[in-house]
Amino acid sequence: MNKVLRVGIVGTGYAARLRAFAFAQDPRSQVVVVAGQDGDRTQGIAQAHRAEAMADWRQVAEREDVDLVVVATINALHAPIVRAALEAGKPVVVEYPLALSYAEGQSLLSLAQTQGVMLHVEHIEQLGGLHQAFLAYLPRVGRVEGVHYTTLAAKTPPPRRWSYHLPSLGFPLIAALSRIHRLTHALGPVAQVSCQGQLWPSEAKDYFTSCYYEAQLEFVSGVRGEVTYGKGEVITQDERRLWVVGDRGELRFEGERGELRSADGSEAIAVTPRRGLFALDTAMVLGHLLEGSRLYVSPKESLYALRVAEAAQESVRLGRAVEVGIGV
Ligand code: NAP
Ligand code: BLA
Repeated sequence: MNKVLRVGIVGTGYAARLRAFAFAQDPRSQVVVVAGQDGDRTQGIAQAHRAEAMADWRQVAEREDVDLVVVATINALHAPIVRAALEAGKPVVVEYPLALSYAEGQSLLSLAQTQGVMLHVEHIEQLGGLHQAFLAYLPRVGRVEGVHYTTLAAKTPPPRRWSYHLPSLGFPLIAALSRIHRLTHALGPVAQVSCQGQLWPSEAKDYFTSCYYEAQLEFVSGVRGEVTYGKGEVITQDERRLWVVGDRGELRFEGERGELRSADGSEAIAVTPRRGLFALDTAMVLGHLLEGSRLYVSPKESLYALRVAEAAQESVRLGRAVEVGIGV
């Protein structure tokens, strides 16, 4: 018998809407419940997929008719919702980050293992064109010397949203975990992290108007990496740039354009735009749960990136480099 997987979604924002649509479109699944605080938004998504709307996420995990819990709400709620779902024995999809601390992430991963259920931490950046091109072309630069990855987002005036509210967001490099995860996925474990940066506080309590951080990662392999991340009103121009220097060439990606430069000349690299990634992730989750196919990322890999990001947070606090272990 073909089982249709019944999905409960927590969240009503961009990621939650794309998830609901992707599960509803796929004949292998249906959305049965959507939970959110904003009544109109929750009703809107639920009605579009003939699902029930709920105000309290706690009930989603407890429902008998939910086979999979999808956590697509603010970062601060990820860990408590994931924990409730795992305790109820349900598999979970959570948008990154899994938790706001490494210890909490470790505890959730071990709970998933004890319960014997899937814990999938989405990392759509890995499915995107930039990462695929980065991995494909990396061997062409020879021995990698250094990697610089910069993502800056200008935002004036800064929005008074959860993503500018520190307790909801968490440390910015934990919230933007894909930045570190791209590098740990491609270059392996990190020995040591140094990080400098700051938040610019807003007049409203716990909100900030900008943040800017630079983290230097010293990989176990000897490669040096730098992640620069900033957003808000101190940033005057958007930037998305990945630059890899090797002993036989250089890779440069800017926005959707890439280039390999070597002694042989220069080669343009096509990067596919960032579209359809939540749908792709969703299809892979269904394939994994219903047909046993492999997922593209493991929660251990995500947890390791979280470990490195937390070390960056520690480094800012202590004003010195922080050592990182090689596993989770
Ligand atoms: P979003 O569009 O701003 O939506 C956030 C959702 O969180 C809202 O629908 C809101 O629903 C809920 N929420 C709960 N408490 C809230 C509060 N105090 N303030 C504001 N909203 C609150 O965010 P998003 O981009 O979908 O991000 C959701 C999660 O996905 C985040 O963890 C993010 O890191 C992750 N993610 C997003 C993307 C992306 O492309 N957008 C990519 C990777 C990962 P209710 O108020 O109705 O409950
Ligand atoms: C990642 N995008 C994210 C994250 C948030 C947003 C909170 C997770 C944290 C982070 O990695 O920074 C939120 N992104 C937004 C918002 C806009 C946006 C509010 O572009 C407003 C326009 N995500 C979107 C939209 C796209 C998108 C509209 O909300 C456009 C195609 C793509 N967001 C996208 C991708 C990632 C991401 C691909 C993964 C990050 C990466 O590639 O490293």
